[in-house]
Amino acid sequence: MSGLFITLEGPEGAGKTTNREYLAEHLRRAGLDVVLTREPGGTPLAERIRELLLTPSDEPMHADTELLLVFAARAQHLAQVIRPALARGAVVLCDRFTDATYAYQGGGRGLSLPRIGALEDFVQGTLRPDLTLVFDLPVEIGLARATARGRLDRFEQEGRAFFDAVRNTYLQRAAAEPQRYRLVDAAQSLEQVQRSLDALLPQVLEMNARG
Ligand code: T5A
Repeated sequence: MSGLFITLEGPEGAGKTTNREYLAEHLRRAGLDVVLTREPGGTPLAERIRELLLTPSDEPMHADTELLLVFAARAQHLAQVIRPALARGAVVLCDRFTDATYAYQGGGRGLSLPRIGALEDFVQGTLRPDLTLVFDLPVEIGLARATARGRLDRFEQEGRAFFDAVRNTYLQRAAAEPQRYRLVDAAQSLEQVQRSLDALLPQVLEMNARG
């Protein structure tokens, strides 16, 4: 038996965290076993790596170090949480996954995409998300939402060009593989965003039923 792997992606402040609960609740109400998790993180060890990645530090983190830490956390998360959940037939709803690596380390930091692809193959084998929801919104709206929340993490302290590249990378990836990605207009009110998610739920249930 194999479950369904759904990832939520998008720039800062797009509403992934807010809406993952909403999606999980609806899928559980439909009787599905839902595992809600996030990256970087999702296990105690991977959450410690998350702290290293997000906490601002006086020592600049080399971009390669950042890339390897992201994949180190992912290897642990896959082994401890994602693969076991999929093996028992659960729906895994994951707040960020490897698309974020392409967007932030590839687009934002300018690291080589083939190098990211090599690590993706090494850590994940053939495993890829079945469905990826990209919460898209103009950079300034997302950053205003993140800033209103208080202290900024290490990524949120980056400049405008970094976030433009992140957003563009997500949009390019979604356009290149429309069968896997669904774009959600995250600049709308929360109520409107959730109506868009309601419209996607039947597709998710159908994908799950197909196995
Ligand atoms: N990262 C991650 C990498 O660089 N490489 C990788 O491979 C991976 C996996 C993780 C960081 O790590 C980086 C990317 C990230 O910078 P994070 O905290 O998990 O950090 O991710 P963030 O995007 O920073 O999380 P945010 O909390 O900022 O964004 P969310 O989850 O998209 O937004 P959310 O739901 O917390 O909402 C933000 C605020 O906006 C409000 C919410 O109430 C909240 O206050 N809001 C809305 N307001 C108005 N209208 C709406 N429609 C709203 N939706 C939400």
